[in-house]
Amino acid sequence: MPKEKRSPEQYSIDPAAQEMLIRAEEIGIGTAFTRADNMVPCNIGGAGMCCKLCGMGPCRLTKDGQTGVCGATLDTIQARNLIRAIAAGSAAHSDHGRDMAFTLKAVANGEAEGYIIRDVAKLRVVAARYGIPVDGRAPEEIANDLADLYIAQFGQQKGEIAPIIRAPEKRQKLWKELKVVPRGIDREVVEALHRTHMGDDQDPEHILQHAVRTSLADGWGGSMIATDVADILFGTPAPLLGQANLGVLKQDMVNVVVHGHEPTLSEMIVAASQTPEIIEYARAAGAKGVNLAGICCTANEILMRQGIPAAGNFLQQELAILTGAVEAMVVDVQCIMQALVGLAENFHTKVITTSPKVKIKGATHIEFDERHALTIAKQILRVAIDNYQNRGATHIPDVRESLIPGFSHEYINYMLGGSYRASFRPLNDAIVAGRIRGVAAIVGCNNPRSTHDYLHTKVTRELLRQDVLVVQTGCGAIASAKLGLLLGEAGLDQVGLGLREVCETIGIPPVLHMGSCVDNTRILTVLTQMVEEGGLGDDIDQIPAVGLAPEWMSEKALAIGTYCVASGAYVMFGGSSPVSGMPDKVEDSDIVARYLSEGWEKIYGGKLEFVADPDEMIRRALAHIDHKRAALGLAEYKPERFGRSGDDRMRQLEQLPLVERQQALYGSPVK
Ligand code: SF4
Ligand code: MSK
Repeated sequence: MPKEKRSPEQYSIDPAAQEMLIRAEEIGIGTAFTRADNMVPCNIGGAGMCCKLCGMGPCRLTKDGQTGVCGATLDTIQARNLIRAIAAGSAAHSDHGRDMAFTLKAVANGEAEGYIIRDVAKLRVVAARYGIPVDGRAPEEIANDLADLYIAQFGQQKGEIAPIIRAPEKRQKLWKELKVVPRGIDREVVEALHRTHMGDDQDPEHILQHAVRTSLADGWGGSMIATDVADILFGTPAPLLGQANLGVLKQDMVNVVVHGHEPTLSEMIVAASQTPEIIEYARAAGAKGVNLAGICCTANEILMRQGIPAAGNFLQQELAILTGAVEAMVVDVQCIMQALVGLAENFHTKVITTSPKVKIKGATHIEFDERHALTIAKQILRVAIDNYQNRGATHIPDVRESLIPGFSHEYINYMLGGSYRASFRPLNDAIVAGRIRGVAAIVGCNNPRSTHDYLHTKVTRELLRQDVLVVQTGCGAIASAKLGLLLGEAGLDQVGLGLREVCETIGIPPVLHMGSCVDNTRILTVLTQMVEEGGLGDDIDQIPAVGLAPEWMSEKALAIGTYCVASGAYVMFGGSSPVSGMPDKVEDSDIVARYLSEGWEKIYGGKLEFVADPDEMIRRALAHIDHKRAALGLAEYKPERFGRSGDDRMRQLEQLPLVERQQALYGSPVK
């Protein structure tokens, strides 16, 4: 039986999304929201209780003590399903990292049209970290060596992947003892698939140990490489002004929406859109120029480096086309819905696939090749511009919000201490004093099974009120951007007084946008630097911090969650659990869920839990933060102690008559 259809307000809390969903209904077009209404999820598969690894199945284990045809038990099946998802997520991130490393190699050797090394300082810092000589060498020479080192991480067969040295020392020691340091990125992913082939690894804890190793190959391997190289080639992000939501599309310009994950092509499209020849070509077509906007993590990549606006997050990809104002949606890899092509047939939008790895039937394919990047970017833009004349009726919601993205760990370090004494000391001190209760990373996707952006914003707002500093990436960051939480002054009326003091003193928004999904590695680096700064213990698991993915949907999210747990973090996912089992019907069907929580906490100090109720998620997050504060011997969190300094106090003083103000400021009236 199809579920009851939801209202626009139940679909999304975003007014722009609601407006477009009403339009979709008016013109009789389905979206992921309505398809989710019509698709009843399989409760057996959803709970991790179905195995389809071989032709003797699929085996659905729905009775106490039941096993698969081969005898596989439910906990084994759940662990195998989970590690396969983690392997796929790690593969996606890491293959992105591999492509970035190959691009770096091509740039270093002058084989990539249009690219330069933009952040030589970061190149030198990263290369030196691995012992690559930097003094007296040209950036291209250093980049060539770094590219070789990074490319080698994927196919390495023995030893340890190099970026692991960037974790806290104590954590590295633990991983070595537990034998979970990845040997090579590809090797761990392949082994995860091998172990889960019919008749292989059938001890759930042993399978999940390799799930950790595989995820570490992502977080401290492929993803970290992707972030490093993107910064080196396109610039390390620093705060700038941007905009978010569908209202960034322009009526009088050629709108090109870039969607997916890899910044290599999108950066070049940004560059191409600003060339006189493309601007002139657009004008000749009757438009004022080319207006670029992003969706999903491509949006985050070009937003935080170039200030290119974000049209929205994952669930807005179809809604952008529904405006009728998008001449081309240019996609690369990951999070691209096949439905885009059928939807675009109702409008004039051209869906252009560009990756050699991704084609969609019915889409235009213009394959990207870094050797001719600028030429291909211009070709794509010309296709979009030629399509402008085919535009029909449009409906662009007049909804957009400003934001300040670009808080790389390098910038956070700088903003806390300036050029000459950059440090994490002020952040650690604020946590020690209790002005900041703790830190939450609220990351990940949207999922049409819950109200779009609702869970993200609910937990973000409540944790801010509780003086928890929030860092965000991915679609969660865009959700907060659309709410105005990524703006300095605008967001501060929604945060606790202690956190507000810190934000006002440093001049930061209460929510720091740290980038795309692969940039969750920036959060690992921040946590490591907080450990190294001192005062918050000697490993990540001691920091009063949590990681939350309230609206997760992708396998990449599971990989991210797992490497964060293995790094010592308490991670909670909202929505449904892929290992929930049905403990009310099938005895012990939640063994794996319990192991990911209690079992992993004993081993790694971090734990993975799936918590559907956002209030419970908030409660557990705060309890965990307070527990970690107490374990460190820090002052108990008391919000009433703060809020009497900084801008807020000055504002209150300004309300007083002159003499009383002077009395308050100087102890007596000024003569
Ligand atoms: Fe069934 Fe075992 Fe085959 Fe899985 S591997 S489908 S449990 S027989
Ligand atoms: S794009 S993985 S929906 S965050 Fe990175 Fe958003 Fe999740 Fe895709």
